[in-house]
Amino acid sequence: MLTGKSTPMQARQDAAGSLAPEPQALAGAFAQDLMRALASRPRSISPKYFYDEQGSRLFDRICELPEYYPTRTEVGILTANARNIAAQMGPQAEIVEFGAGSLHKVRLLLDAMERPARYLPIDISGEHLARCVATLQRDYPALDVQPVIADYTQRLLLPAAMPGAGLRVGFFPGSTIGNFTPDEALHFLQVTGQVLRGGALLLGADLVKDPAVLHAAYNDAQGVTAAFNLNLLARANRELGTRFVLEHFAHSAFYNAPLQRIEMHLVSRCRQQIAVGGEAYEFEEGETLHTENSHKFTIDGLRALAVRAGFRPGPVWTDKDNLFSVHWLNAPQ
Ligand code: AVJ
Repeated sequence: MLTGKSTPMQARQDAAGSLAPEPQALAGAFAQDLMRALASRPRSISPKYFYDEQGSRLFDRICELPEYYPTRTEVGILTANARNIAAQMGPQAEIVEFGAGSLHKVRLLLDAMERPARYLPIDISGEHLARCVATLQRDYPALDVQPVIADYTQRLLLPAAMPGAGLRVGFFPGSTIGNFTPDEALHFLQVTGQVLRGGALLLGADLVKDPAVLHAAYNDAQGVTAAFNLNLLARANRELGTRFVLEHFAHSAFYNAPLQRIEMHLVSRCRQQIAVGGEAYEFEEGETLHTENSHKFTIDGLRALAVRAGFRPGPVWTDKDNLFSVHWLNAPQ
């Protein structure tokens, strides 16, 4: 499964690629999952479908918002502790990044590491990944970068370790682990522990905090998060030929305190019918499509979860306000 330098490895489950608008008998994972979501109660769909070309760009804008503290806080933590983190990694380590996005954060690690051996960014958004890899490769010409276009929530086959390589370190920043339910997070950590056997996982986790701070982070004044949420429907219109009227849906994000998570929904503003793949689906006024969970953690809770998945927790780094945490987790042998 080795690929040439900067040649994206196309994962099997993505073989359908982007879909041409085709009203009948829609194929592909997005169409299938959207139809399944619309047919079930309560309606919910995986947040991974946010990240097409436009969604990835909107997410980058979210990371710059004044209200959205996680990115800048995590970057601060990684910057302040880069030497310590690099010391944990040791020489000639390789980084496997899950949901690599725009490849900004890894630079902080690469700059501090001793002779990084290889970087394997995994992302579901192929073109976005290819462009970001090109930019990274320009700044790190000697680095072996092997992008992997894949859905890391599915079974993953990675290139074998290179001869003489150091530690294989998984990198899962941004608190993307919060998108999983606790059961899914446990399963992800178990599978990832096997992929990283003998290595480690560097994991970013957003922390439980004042609900007002959380609320503001997902309800920004400029409406970028709303556009990001609504892009799910815009994407369906582009790829599946659906006719969602975006104005007929409202962005809703709130903190569910008992479940320690932000929930995002798209709320139908009126009674309406949507056709997908030859099926008609009815929305009542106020009915929602649940598009994302973003779980918040305590440091002890996250470490306990990692232990249940077979990891041995190492150092934890945080910011002075305890907004966000970065965990070193030793993978099973
Ligand atoms: C990428 C999943 C970490 O949950 O905060 C940002 C995505 N959603 N604003 C998060 C997101 C709405 C983000 N993660």
